[in-house]
Amino acid sequence: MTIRARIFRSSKRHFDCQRSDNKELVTATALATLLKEDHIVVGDWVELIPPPVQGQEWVIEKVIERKNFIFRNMPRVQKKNVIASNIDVLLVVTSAGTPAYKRGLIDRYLVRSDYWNIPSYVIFNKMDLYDGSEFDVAFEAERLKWLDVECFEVSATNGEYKPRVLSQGFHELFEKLKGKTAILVGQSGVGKSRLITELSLGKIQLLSGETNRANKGSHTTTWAELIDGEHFALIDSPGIRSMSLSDLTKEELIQSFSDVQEFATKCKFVSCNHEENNKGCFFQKLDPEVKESQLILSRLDSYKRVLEEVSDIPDWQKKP
Ligand SMILES: Nc1nc2c(ncn2[C@@H]2O[C@H](COP(=O)(O)OP(=O)(O)O)[C@@H](O)[C@H]2O)c(=O)[nH]1
Ligand SMILES: [Mg+2]
Ligand SMILES: [Zn+2]
Repeated sequence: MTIRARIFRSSKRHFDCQRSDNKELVTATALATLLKEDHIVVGDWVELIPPPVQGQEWVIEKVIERKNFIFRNMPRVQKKNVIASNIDVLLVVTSAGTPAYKRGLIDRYLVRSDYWNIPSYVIFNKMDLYDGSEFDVAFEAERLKWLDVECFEVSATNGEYKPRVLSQGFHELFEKLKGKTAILVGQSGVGKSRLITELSLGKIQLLSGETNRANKGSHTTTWAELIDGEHFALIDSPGIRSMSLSDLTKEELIQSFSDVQEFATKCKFVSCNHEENNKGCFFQKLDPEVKESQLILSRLDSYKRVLEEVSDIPDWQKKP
């Protein structure tokens, strides 16, 4: 008889799994055939064979088919590394302090979110530090609403923080996450680990930047790990510096920018690159004082940036 469990942490040979029957954590090894790269990742559901004799090892016999998985594209080595599986929602975490808010990075995550077919929530964290001088949260939220993405205004260091600009805060996020598995993504230092602590209502203490500053400022989360938040499962993932989309084709890219695509059809020029010097181009005629125009132009800008990267790599170099 096997026991169903979920992978919480994985190293080369050993896997921490949580048994579904009694929620106990056990360490297991895996059948050799399952030890190939990316065969077992955080979030996977597995079948465990109990130790025949007490004190012996649990063994993973089978990985249950994944509902979905997320990966990291590594253009230099032309590889995709699977990070985690069976995810219901991506929490794209941004900060109103340091590191600075990067709109382009959010748009990149939203492209991935589309590609993986996993919805995203955008979290504006460190809002206790927000004074409106660096960026305009209200505008960013409107932009996300236009893309049908929900956003939340929180302070991971203070669960009592009440949103001042947006309609949804910590409490709404907590409720929306119930019953789900969420992975937190975003730059290093935006507060992912801290937010997990707060969402676990203090039950789980993760090392966050501060605790570890003595340690040459090296950041703390090095592996994806799943955390039982009681009401939901949360996956902490290491901050990534760049979010490469170079594995996408232009066609795949434009699918994630359907809003830009829609407006591009209004441009009367057949092969317009919608650059600033193109007189008569639809985008150049937009009034930058109008909110909707600002939204479209900001999306066009994101699109162009990613497009550059996508076009740089010839198709033959891309893996299927
Ligand atoms: N002021 C403020 N600081 C925060 C907030 N959230 C996180 N921090 C701090 O930001 C630093 C990085 O947080 P951490 O959780 O390690 O970020 P991670 O790299 O995304 O996991 C730590 O020093 C946290 O205490 C917040 O909402 N407000
Ligand atoms: Mg962290
Ligand atoms: Zn044009």
